[in-house]
Amino acid sequence: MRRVITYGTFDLLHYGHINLLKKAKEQGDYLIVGLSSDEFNDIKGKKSYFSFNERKMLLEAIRYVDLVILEDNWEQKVSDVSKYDVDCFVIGDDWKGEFDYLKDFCDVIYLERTPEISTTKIKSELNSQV
Ligand code: C2G
Repeated sequence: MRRVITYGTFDLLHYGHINLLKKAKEQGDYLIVGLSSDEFNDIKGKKSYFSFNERKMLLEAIRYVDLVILEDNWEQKVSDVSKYDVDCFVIGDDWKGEFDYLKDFCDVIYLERTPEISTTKIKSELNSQV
């Protein structure tokens, strides 16, 4: 059983997120998602539209996702990798190089982002339609 982990805010869930989760699941047999808490979003400088519980419920409905855990700090990845017996860390290539330190503990894969879609873009385009 090859276990994969990824992390993110996943606000206003869109097809770019789904592409990432699908490709992440294809790297193994079991996908864990570390979902950023509202408090950690503050640290990341992100304000999400949906609360943690609402974003968690959406992620748990996705066929590629096997487990959603809390992400509430930058330092938890190494302990998560051992705690959940993770073989592979996956994230979008907007983070390329940022998590290479995890290569001592598991495989690290940066996946190509889906172009043209982002939560920020959705928000700004909706605001301009008001
Ligand atoms: N993503 C993507 N294509 C997009 C938008 C997002 O592949 N068009 C990917 C991101 O690269 C990330 C995941 O979807 O792997 C979740 O995106 P965010 O919610 O924006 O995640 P982020 O805020 O970057 O959080 O500790 C890591 C952080 O929690 C990552």
